[in-house]
Amino acid sequence: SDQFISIYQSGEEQLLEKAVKDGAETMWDRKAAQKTPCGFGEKGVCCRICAMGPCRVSPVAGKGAQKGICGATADVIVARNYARMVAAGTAAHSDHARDIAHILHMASRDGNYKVRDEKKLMSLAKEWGVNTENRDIYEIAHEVAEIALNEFGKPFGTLKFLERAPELRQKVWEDLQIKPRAIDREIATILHSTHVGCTGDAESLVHMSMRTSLADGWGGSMIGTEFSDIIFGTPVPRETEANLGVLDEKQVNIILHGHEPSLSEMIVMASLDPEMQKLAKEVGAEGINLAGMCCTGNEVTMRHGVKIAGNFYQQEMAILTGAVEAIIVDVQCIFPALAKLSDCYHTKFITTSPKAKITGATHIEFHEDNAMESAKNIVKEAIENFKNRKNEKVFIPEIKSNAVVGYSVEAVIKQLDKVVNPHIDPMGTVKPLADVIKAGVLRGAVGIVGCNNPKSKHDYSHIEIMKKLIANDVIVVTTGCAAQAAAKAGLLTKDARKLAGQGLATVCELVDIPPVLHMGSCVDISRILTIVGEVAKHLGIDNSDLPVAGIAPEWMSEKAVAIATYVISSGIDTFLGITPPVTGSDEVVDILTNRVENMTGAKFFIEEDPHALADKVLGRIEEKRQKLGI
Ligand code: BF8
Ligand code: SF4
Repeated sequence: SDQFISIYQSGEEQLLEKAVKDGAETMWDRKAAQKTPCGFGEKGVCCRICAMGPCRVSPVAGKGAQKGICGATADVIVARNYARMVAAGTAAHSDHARDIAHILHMASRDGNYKVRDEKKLMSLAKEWGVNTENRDIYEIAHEVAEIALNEFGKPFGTLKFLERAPELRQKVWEDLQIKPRAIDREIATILHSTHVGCTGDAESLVHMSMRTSLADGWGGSMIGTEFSDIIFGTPVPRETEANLGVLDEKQVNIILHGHEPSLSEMIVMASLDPEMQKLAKEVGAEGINLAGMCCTGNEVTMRHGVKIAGNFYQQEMAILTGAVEAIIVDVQCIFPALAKLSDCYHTKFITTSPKAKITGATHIEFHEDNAMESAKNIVKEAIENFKNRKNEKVFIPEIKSNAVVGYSVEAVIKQLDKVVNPHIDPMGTVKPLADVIKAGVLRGAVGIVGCNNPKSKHDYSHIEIMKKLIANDVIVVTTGCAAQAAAKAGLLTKDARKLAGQGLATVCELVDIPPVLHMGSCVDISRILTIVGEVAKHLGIDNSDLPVAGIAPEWMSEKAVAIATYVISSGIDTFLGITPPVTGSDEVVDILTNRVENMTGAKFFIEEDPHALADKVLGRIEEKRQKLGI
């Protein structure tokens, strides 16, 4: 129908033409300059871990150099590189989470950061055995925060959130000895073990990677999600719009890009401040228009309905519109290229985190202890830049879609309550979801997550896979840049149930949801772990028995490698649409796409064709149903 016509349209072609006219360089120019990618790097057989090298070994057995100078084989080099990707990804999510935990630790009744979801705080306090009786809520908050901060470096025990998993899954981890101890420790251990002259065994490296990745999913990421909800509120469904057409020629346009809600939440508050609004009018604008990108975009749309300008691939496109006064960033997934690109326009590229300074950017450091004032200074800088806008350089593609966002686990359960007869069944559980999966009305549930990657046509794989799965009665949950692809394609509207199979369409109608549910940012994949675990517990089975899967169709970051690994380790099959740099070792490929199943009950599938990928997912879902006898 008409409203789905905008799928894949983002005004990209016009903007790329405009780039040429404006003398602006984009990722495509740089990709062309890269020429053919290095075959060794692509296959993961290049090692520069020590200064005897760099060594590159032949990815073909029996031909060319078979070992590095130290004797490391292709298997060891590939596995070591893979393990380091997992460690880096885990570090990124977890260091973000640590900051959020610090913010709860500094929260106060009259400060910038408060406790917004007391119920969630209290239930976490109970879960962690914190005394809640006759205590001030902030005292409880600070103690809970301190426990979370200790999860990063505690000397004994294993991570607390692991206990949220189904018992059968905990047993698997126990038997495999992959229960992460402390988050930083697992990251450090991998860096140690991959130092020259340490682990020289591919299977052991994958094994260690699984433990480290679990410290992301059930550690850093889960802390990031839970604590963000406590401080900024647990998301509820709300309407928004998505794509570059949300930029408004008449207003001061500010793009929020990056990851941590501690900054973006304050920018949202600052932009609503009457003093800022007045200032915007004074410079001749009608107001301040915030638009989000990447995971920060997801955080603020989930909690405030802030419009979505686009996903990872569109960060340069946003600047090319010439209509952006400021692009404000903190950490992760930010092209350093934005500095030079912004120079072609009036756009201010503002970095705010000491963890991610970029040459050529305007650095205005954001200080949490002075959050509101910091945020106002940043917003002011954007407003004052409005007068520098060159109207002849402005082109905003008139393309945007409606979307419903904000499906936290709590919100999903609330929707499910619509079909519960309270005289028969308890309210507030996942039972209705488990029931429809068991009955076959829904064949299964799939998480589609991750980035954009110029190796694949922008958003194409995300959307093709989503459409095929929902047409086959598989409900889709989504986060990160995949969620924003869905938003732009109109798949997050309730109307999109027209594209769903009969079973899914009926479920969507009854519980009043879209067929594709926006569950948040990439750390919010922990929400997906939680809901899968709840359904498994309800049915008395393990995650790996359920007809569920994870897909990263257009992934690119090390974070995505950490995620994929913890999803597998949690018993959920993972399908990758971009081949990871492991193909130089048949041994590592065999472990990841075959043998790991005997350990965790799940494995990797690599398939670059989105339609074939969707077919494989559907096949695997039916296999799981058959095994379960449902
Ligand atoms: O953490 S999906 S491009 S924005 S890495 Fe980055 Fe990938 Fe987007 Fe968020 Ni996730
Ligand atoms: Fe070469 Fe071994 Fe050093 Fe790697 S660790 S660079 S394979 S000598």
